[in-house]
Amino acid sequence: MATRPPTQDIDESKLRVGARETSAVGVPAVVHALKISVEQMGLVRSAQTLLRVNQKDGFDCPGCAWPEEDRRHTAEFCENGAKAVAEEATLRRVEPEFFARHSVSELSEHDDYWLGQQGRLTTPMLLDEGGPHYRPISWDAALGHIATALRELDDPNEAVFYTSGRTSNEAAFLYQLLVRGLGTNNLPDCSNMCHESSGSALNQTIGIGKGTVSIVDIHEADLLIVAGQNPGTNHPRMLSALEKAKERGATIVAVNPLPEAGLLQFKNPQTPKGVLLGGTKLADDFVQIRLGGDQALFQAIGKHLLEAEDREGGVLDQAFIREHTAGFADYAAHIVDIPWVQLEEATGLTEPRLREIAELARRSKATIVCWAMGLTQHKHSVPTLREIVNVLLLQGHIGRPGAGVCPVRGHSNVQGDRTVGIYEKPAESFLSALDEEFAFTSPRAHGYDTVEAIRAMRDGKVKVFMGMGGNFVSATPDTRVVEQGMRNVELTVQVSTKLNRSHVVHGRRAIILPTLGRTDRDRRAGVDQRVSVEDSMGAVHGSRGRLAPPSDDLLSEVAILTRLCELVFADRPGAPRADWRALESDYAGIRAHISRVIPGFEDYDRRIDKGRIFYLPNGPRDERRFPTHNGKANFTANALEYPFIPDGRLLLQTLRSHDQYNTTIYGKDDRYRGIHDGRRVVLINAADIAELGFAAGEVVDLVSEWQGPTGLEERRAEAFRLVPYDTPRRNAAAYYPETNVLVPLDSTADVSGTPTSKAVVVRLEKRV
Ligand SMILES: Nc1nc2c(c(=O)[nH]1)N[C@H]1C(S)=C(S)[C@@H](COP(=O)(O)OP(=O)(O)OC[C@H]3O[C@@H](n4cnc5c(=O)[nH]c(N)nc54)[C@H](O)[C@@H]3O)O[C@H]1N2
Ligand SMILES: Nc1nc2c(c(=O)[nH]1)N[C@H]1C(S)=C(S)[C@@H](COP(=O)(O)OP(=O)(O)OC[C@H]3O[C@@H](n4cnc5c(=O)[nH]c(N)nc54)[C@H](O)[C@@H]3O)O[C@H]1N2
Ligand SMILES: [Mo]
Repeated sequence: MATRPPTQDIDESKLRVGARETSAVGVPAVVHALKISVEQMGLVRSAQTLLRVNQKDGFDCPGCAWPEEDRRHTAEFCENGAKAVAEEATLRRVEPEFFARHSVSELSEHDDYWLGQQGRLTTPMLLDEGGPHYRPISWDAALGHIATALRELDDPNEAVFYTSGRTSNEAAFLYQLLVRGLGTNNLPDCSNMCHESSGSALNQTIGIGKGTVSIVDIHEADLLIVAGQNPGTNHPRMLSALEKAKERGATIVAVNPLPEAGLLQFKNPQTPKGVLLGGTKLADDFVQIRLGGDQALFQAIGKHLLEAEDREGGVLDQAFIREHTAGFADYAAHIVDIPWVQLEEATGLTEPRLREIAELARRSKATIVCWAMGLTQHKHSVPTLREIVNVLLLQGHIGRPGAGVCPVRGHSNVQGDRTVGIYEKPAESFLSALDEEFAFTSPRAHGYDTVEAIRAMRDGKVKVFMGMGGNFVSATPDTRVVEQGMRNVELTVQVSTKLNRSHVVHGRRAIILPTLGRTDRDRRAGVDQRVSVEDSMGAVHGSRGRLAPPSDDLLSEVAILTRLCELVFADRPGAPRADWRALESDYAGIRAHISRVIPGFEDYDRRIDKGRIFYLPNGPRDERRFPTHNGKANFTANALEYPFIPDGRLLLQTLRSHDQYNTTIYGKDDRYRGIHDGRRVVLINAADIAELGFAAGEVVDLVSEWQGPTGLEERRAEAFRLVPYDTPRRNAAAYYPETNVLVPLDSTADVSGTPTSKAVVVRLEKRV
């Protein structure tokens, strides 16, 4: 039997701090995931559901974007994948009576944990202006409201359309068509806060904003550098791939301020060794770097390689550099001039230590660098990632087996959403193909990204906000500003599976459209529909849910969008033309449109049929073809940057606990880090606690400091407990989304505009 949802918010007074774990997964993970599954969906449904994750012709795991090893074998057990599935397949329900019982203002007092744990949304709901309660509304009326609001806008740029990365290719393609058909490119997405820096750096240097490796390359790599990523929690299936690489002799280097359990030791629940014995030691070397020191680390590696080439030759791939790259001379001249002392200062590592790491690179025949948020959410993320490309280019490690760049994506279809057009700065080639397919003219002016959308909302320039999944209010930086911005909007619309803060911090009128998730059967016109997604390595495959949906009153994202298109575009001059009803009753029709608009999707429907997978073309990976402005892979010379921490201050990174999926809080533990029954903690070096005059276990306020246009700005997050932790001096860590109030809206990465969630200057204050 499933259990009832929690009745209270997290009670931080129950917090316990225990020892850190030194290995990941193993039997405790299986037990924990099963416990959560059974609580959410009972025993029978748990068994039925968990066996279908990532199976041939089953559903794509809504957990992360790490690719499948082989979809024909039994499901690979993944603790956090199982938790993501249980969250969605839960038997708990949020029905109209729930909203009748709780006013919106009462709901807004609850935390993300309580809200998300109430269960699946079942019915479209409307909140009238000034209304204390959401009330049920029919689909026709809800969609009618939205269409009218959109059609009545004086300027389509007064609407903002957010996307989170779970939306299927089919729905995302229709969504961008709706938005462009209306006349705007205001398509901010979670990617703006996530891997945007990766896209920016890679597009410029190698001509494609994606990684260049497949899962087979991971197995075949000689050296794997995993930087700024915590796969034990966020991409658990990656650990099996690393284990396989390891068995074939690969060297693994973990670059992280924190000793993350999964990277250091892995107990594979699939193998007897993992279950019964100590498991596999994954990282051969743990490089405990300072927050934001990675650009310096990769410059140091490059510098060492260049020096070795000078001394003994045979280190660099000169033929590759000559034939395929540009900018080598400028890069080399720049790097040799950077003094070692600066590289030491930035990384917190000594020159001999930096050279030791660089030696691993020198000896490697095939290097892959994997990274995630630890590298993308800094002011200097784009130059940092360009520096990774530099190092790989030196030895020709792009477009060769076992080598390349591997940005590890988060949301299960965030990469696919971008491929099919969720982008505020679309390419001309995409727009012209779209225009031709649907006989209209899309807008050319760029739209708002996430931070720009918040500014526009703050400044009262947005009348309609629509969220296709996600939780805009909690996921974005500078929570107070975002909340005010949401309240300025006339109509907020959220297409969601579960309740979250973006429903209870709302515009003057608000609509909730409940939708199907990946695990739900999607039956249209009497036929089970399938959708498709793209994983982190550019492989596209189908996904088909099998469970009875949480209510009969849900529409799929696709159906919501086809109906909106029909209503919004009816008799609208110059609007896109398509047979919306036919698309709703057979999603293959949407795939046919996509196949004519986006290169690489030819014969789309057939190539995902019967559990098949296909890879999208990738010039650098497939044929060392670099579609940049000069047709070459570009070295870049980047001035060294690293964060400055004023005296008496700390640099705070905001990260995920083991029991959460972004703003969805599954539970109250961060088992690997030894945190139990609470979330408001700051992990901090014991010497800093003492030096700043505090005591371990003390509860403090965090105050962020930001030099704004009119002087020093302060933002406060109250009541966090100090936990002594193995982190470099003056580098602290705390969980998101609780700390998003501290992240200044204007603190963004150069070029990509990503909020600097891994580098917030804070001071600790005694509680009064
Ligand atoms: N279970 C679960 N799975 C998830 C998610 C989830 O919330 N829960 N979220 C999904 C999403 S959307 C994403 S984007 C990914 C996120 O996956 P991750 O990027 O692994 O997530 P974070 O928790 O932000 O962890 C950042 C890691 O980088 C390290 N780090 C921080 N700053 C630096 C730095 O300056 N240098 C270096 N070298 N390391 C640094 C941190 O110590 C931490 O280990 O996971 C996806 N998968
Ligand atoms: N401080 C700080 N801020 C961060 C980050 C950080 O590391 N630190 N990380 C950033 C990153 S990497 C990301 S990706 C963003 C995440 O930002 P978002 O993607 O906006 O946030 P999520 O918490 O993943 O969204 C959860 C909600 O999505 C809805 N949902 C789930 N599945 C589906 C579905 O299939 N369809 C629909 N329509 N809705 C669904 C549910 O209602 C759920 O409440 O946050 C960013 N914010
Ligand atoms: Mo993400």
